[in-house]
Amino acid sequence: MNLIKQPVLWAARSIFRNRFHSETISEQHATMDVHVVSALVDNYMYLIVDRQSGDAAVVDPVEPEKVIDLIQSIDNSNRINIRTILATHHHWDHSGGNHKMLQLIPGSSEISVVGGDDRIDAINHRVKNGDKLSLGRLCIECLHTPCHTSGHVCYKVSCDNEISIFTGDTLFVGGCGKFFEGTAQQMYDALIKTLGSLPDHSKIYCGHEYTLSNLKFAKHVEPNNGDIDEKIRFAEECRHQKRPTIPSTIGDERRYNPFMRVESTSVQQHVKKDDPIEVMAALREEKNNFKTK
Ligand code: GBP
Ligand code: ZN
Repeated sequence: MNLIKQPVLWAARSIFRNRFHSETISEQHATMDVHVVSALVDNYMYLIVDRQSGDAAVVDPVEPEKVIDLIQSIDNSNRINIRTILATHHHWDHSGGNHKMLQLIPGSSEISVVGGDDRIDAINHRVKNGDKLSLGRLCIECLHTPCHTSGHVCYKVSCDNEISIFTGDTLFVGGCGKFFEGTAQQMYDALIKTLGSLPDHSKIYCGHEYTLSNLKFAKHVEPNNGDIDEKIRFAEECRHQKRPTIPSTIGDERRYNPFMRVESTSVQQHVKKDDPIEVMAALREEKNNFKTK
């Protein structure tokens, strides 16, 4: 850990500890519950619970106290048991709370801290693409999606016909992560080949609330795409009420997210290129310099 960054990290945490940018929502699926918990300025943490066993996983618990508070408020019959921390990538605003999370849970030596990068705080279970873990009845599949960081992993959690994907900083609602440690080819593989091959009904739970600013860029790329307008209206309504715009679905993202639409003519015309990898690179470059009014 860089010595200069440490106090900055501490200060940022203490400022935001008692604040929520969005209310906590709980998505109840037939086999799993997903609790969406806000953190820091615009991050999301997730508590995934297998409804049958009460076994639970936490995704990117950067503010672990908030997750513990939530469990205490919803778990009257003491059923929820955290078995696993799933880290999407090593950036401090995602994995910087792992050690603290372990400290806060009694008997935490049993908990696995899963991730695809040795830079992840407190990691004890390094995974690679295709590795599978179980959480009660739920199956967790690790999808290596390098680009935002070289060790980024998305987690596909499924049971029966239900699929939830925790996409960290790879896929956002209406956008994607910056290419800090990778190439346009890698983001193409992540968004089009890996995530893009999952069924339309797969739910997307991403790492940040960036939806509105992403959609403003999407609208700039495709001014005549009505699905973008519809999603902007939905997102404005959500944010007005401080509700998360999460989750979306893979099918929805294919309709309005320009980074998932690099093969569509209207996006290609905007960047004046027709090779999907070049389109991906051009979109990322343009968004890096795009100012939302
Ligand atoms: C916004 O607010 O919409 N555009 C953002 C600005 C992920 S966080 C903030 C930003 O750059 N966010 C990053 C990103 O990938 N955004 C996608 C986009 O702008 O289209 N992070 O916190 C970022 O990964 C971080 C932490 C970065 C440690 C580097 C280190 Br080292
Ligand atoms: Zn990041």
